[in-house]
Amino acid sequence: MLGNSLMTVETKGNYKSGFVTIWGRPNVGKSTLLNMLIGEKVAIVTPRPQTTRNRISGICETEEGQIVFLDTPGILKPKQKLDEYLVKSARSCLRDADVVLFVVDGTTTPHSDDKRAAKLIRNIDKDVLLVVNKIDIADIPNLDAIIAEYKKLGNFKGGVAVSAVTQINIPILIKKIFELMPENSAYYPEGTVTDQQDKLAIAELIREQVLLSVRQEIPHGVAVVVKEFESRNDELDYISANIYVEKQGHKLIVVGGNGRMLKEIGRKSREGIEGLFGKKVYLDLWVKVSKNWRKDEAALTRFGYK
Ligand SMILES: Nc1nc2c(ncn2[C@@H]2O[C@H](COP(=O)(O)OP(=O)(O)OP(=O)(O)O)[C@@H](O)[C@H]2O)c(=O)[nH]1
Ligand SMILES: [Mg+2]
Repeated sequence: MLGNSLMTVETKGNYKSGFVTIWGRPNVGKSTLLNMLIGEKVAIVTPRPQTTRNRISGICETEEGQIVFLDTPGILKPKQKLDEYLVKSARSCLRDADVVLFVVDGTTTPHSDDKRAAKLIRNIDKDVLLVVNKIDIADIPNLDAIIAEYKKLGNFKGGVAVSAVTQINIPILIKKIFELMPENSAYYPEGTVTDQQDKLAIAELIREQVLLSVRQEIPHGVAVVVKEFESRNDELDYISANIYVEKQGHKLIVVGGNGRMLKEIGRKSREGIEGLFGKKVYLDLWVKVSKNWRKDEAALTRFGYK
């Protein structure tokens, strides 16, 4: 289920552990919540919908036990082959979940994609908690009415209103999750944060910087593939990566006049990667055009969406 590193570890009695799938439509704050819950940045976050494209695990440990959170791509109406992959990838994280967090945005009433996401988990045999996020910027006098609308979308085991950014009610959320968690030994050795592969984590940090730098329709058409990642010496890693866009015009935008935009993307990505590995990095970035790759099964596979 979680790759080769998955194992069970001997632990004392009453210890709880299990899998918690973070579910919901795009942009409600699922990845922000994951990073907050585990206290480290393992998932990229941007103000744009459809940021997450793969299942990302994050492991939270307390005295009570270990929770393996699975962040998923936001559920949406598929328009391209890539969207079908996103929904499929999210759904694959439901099967092994002990608990599902249905995350919604408390600043607004349910969206059609909230209803779509709710429908997909309505009849599953899992405990689902309603997590109303972004209450730091919600219209508090209307919040109860908004929550009442979300409650109608499913049969929830309970719920909590939180802010992933300002950390409101996060301990309450963790407590509610443990109430539903089975007694079990730990799935991962103490101190494990994620099972994400290094190359994927690097590609994601670069994609995050592209998403934060460019506007309009380009972000959804960006994919990043790390070609080489090797240690040059004790102090320096070498990384070469391709940024794929769908059109020549998009390439010109990502590169920018005199290569300025690409340089900036490279600088910020490098800082993020150096922070992740605690080592200096030489980052070689190339921008390439792959026409309509989001509709192309072979390209999706090449870019890791399979
Ligand atoms: N004010 C506020 N903003 C939040 C909160 N949680 C997330 N956000 C913002 O909402 C935006 C989307 O956050 P993400 O964590 O990327 O959302 P997501 O649900 O993972 O989105 P997808 O990966 O596209 O499905 C970002 O700009 C976050 O900073 C919150 O509690 N309060
Ligand atoms: Mg996300």
